[in-house]
Amino acid sequence: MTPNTNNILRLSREISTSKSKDLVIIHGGGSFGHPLAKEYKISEGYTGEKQLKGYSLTHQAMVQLNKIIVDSLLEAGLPAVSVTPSSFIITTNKRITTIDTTLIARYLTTGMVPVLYGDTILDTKMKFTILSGDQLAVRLATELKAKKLIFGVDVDGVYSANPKIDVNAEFFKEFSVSQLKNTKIGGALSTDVTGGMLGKIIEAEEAVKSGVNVILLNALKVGLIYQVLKGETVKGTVLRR
Ligand code: IP8
Repeated sequence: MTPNTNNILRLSREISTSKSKDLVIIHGGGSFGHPLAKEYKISEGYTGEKQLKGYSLTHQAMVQLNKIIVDSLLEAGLPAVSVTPSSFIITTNKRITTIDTTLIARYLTTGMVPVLYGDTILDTKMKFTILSGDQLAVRLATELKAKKLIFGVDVDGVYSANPKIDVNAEFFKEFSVSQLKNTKIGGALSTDVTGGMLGKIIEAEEAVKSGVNVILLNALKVGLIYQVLKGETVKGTVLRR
């Protein structure tokens, strides 16, 4: 559980100074949620009573990370408000089947910035599982008819291979989500880049298809989040149909 405090505060300031309107922020589990979720096999669903404590511990870890992030956004001057996904979302076999986005829409019209996260979640078939921030972000962007969905990651965007381990990895300025299925690039990607990136693209397809502008960019690079929120063109991968 090691927060990257400097980057969290820098990103909070970039988001705040961009003065963006109608903004929803979603963060993932990082070193807070993932180790506990793995230890107690939460994403595999209910297999035994011991997991119940694990569900709670994993959720608590996410609450802790969310507090760090919301506190940082507040310090940067944003009217951020924590919204707990597991308190209003239910999945069925890991996919969101119950969600009421009225709450989020109302926060937006009130002028606040709801901050959600990947969370432990109740599931109608598996009893519980893990909901990724990616699936949640895409669902919210689609339902709330977002103009833009920005994925801040730790590489410049989508590559033909994992750029962290392959120097010959080719960077894509644009990437077609339909390409992923039709030309078996999915297979190549899943062996060559992290499942995390592949998972994002698979999730993002729905948002791209419903007309949301989806971009992946390197949130570790100073200024990029500010620039993209300002509508400037930045280095990153734009997802196309
Ligand atoms: O990092 C997972 O969210 P993600 C959240 O967006 C937990 O996949 C609880 C591990």
